Amino acid sequence: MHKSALYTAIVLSLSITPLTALSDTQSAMTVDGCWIRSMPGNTPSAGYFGLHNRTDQSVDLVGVDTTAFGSAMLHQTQTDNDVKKMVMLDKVSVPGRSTLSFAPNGYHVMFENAEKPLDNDSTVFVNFHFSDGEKIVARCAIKKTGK
Ligand SMILES: [Cu+2]
Repeated sequence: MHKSALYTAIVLSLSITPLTALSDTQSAMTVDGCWIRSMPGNTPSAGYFGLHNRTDQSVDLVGVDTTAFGSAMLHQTQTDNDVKKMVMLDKVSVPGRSTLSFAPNGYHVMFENAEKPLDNDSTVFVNFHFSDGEKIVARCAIKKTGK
């Protein structure tokens, strides 16, 4: 590949990154595809995303916060004798060189007490805190479904 073409390819990939993760692209962790289910009134809303760990060591997601919601907790939906329940977690580990999906019926972030009603198709900024001290700011879309 010609040098300038390679340079263009790098610039293009960098310019796409800020849509999902605003942090340094060389960071250990990346957050992508973040969306939060839009709910009527002040009903708690679940947030979903993918976490990718570029390092060889396991890194934990230890907390999430945003000015858009009064609280944000790490949850996992578990099924116990056909009964679905949500369990609160202190942290979620992402093994080295792997991707972990937060998705419906599994890991999610429970957002509660919206500061103001959130319009469908709007976005909010969410801070993700990791055990290696890293903080990633991701833009999360408010949507009715993940599609
Ligand atoms: Cu939950």
